Amino acid sequence: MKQVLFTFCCVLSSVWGSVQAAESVKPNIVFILADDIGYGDLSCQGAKHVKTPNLDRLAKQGCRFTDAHSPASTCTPTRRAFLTGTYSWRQKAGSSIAPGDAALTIPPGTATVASLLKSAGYRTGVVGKWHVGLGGEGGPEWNAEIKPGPLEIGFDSAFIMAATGDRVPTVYVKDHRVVGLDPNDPIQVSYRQKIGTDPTGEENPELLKLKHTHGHDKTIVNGIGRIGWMSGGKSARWIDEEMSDTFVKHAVEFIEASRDRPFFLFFATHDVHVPRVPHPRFKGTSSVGTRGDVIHELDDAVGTVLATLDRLKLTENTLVIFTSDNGGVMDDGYEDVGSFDYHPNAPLRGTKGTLFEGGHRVPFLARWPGHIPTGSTSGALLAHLDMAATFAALVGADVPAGQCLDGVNVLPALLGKSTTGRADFVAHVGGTQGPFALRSGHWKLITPGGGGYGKAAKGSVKPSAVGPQLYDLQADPAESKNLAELQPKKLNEMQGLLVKIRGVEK
Ligand code: NG6
Ligand code: CA
Repeated sequence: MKQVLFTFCCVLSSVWGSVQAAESVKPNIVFILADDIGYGDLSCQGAKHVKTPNLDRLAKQGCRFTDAHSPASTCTPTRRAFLTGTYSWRQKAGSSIAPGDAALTIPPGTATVASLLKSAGYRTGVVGKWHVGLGGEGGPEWNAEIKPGPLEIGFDSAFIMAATGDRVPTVYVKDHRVVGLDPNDPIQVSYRQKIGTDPTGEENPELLKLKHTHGHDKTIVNGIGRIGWMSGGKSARWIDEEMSDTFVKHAVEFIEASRDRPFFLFFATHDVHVPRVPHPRFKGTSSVGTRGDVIHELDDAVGTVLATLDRLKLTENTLVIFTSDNGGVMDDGYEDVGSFDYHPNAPLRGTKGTLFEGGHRVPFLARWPGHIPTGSTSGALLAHLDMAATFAALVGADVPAGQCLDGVNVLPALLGKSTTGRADFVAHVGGTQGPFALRSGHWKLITPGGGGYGKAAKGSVKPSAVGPQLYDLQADPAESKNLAELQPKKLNEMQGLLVKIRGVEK
């Protein structure tokens, strides 16, 4: 009997052990997506004129990926591809930068990083910049229930801004509602108004303040021009100086409330997008102007999230990833950024909005103590759109058939078990018809036509200005020698591969 009891206990304890083991492969996941941070913007990526001790700590305690890519060189298509695991250029509506009143561009029912993790028992939350649309056809109902939105595509909670800091409405949305809205002062938003008129076409003195700058009609809110037309919602308007702290506070609250379950936090900072308005405690802290100051603010925000994980003893069991939604840009049409000798994407060519590496090769730091080798670097090719397949593999979630079409499970690379990631990768600026950049091995093709936006291409030739471009990134990481004419066979091969990946007729 004693023996039987002993065996029973052993079996029980080994079953319990394996239950615990199964549990422990479900780390918490914090995915931090910074806005417009360039490849060379962090100290650990070589930046000399800013200091990013918290991000450097993340790199030191984990792995720095040197060939990681945002799926697009602008925000909306990157975020959709990250969330859905499918290239935005393959998806119809909303493959370009969305206006602030865009309807949700990810139809409910689409598998997302959040819905996959939720199906595996995770508590899922998003805090920060959303910018993939809200509401049904016709866009969000700002004064009523705003849905569908994050909660309808896999998130349990949301504290977000709809679009960008430079797009109206300048309010936060919590779950389905605008935060702090006075029903007697309803919000009106339009991206089709004429300067100085309200929706009825009447002249409205408040709106005479509207300015048309940099190709956009702008409403002055809190003294700053924002793209689009907005009135009302005065009690709900955010304070730019407090935005970073506000998002951090909600990120910390989410972590605290989720500490007893595996959780997934998508923390999408507004820093360092325009308008760049640091909290006074960061003003003047860098030697390269406001953009440097908000990099410091961003680093501090990451530091608070890391400190929260430490305080709650969650660090060991949390996978933290930090990356950016597109490459860096100095002048994005707002403040005078001065004439500092500062290159946000150094040593890469190009900026946000272009298809050179500076447009879409971004910092990517990953830490998971005991699982990702500390202080390592990896040259594996990977992209944000791989996260759905990768996280699903990590936690044992099933990806429904016909979903997450382009993501590759890069878990072996993420965990330092393999030096290779994806075989190829297609970046775009936005839209569905190109131009495109194709990576395959160390070769890169940039197709001609229409690329880049605004002044983003400053200092570099717009992809539209020349015919096809072919670069050997191994020999020429700065994309300085276009080999298209010298290597017609390679050019042809790359063009053929792009056609094949896009699934279009030649
Ligand atoms: C551009 C805006 C830029 C930025 C960008 C979107 C001007 C001159 N430019 O139209 O400021 O908001 O859109 O950036 O207004 S993104 O990172 O969200 O894609
Ligand atoms: Ca961006």
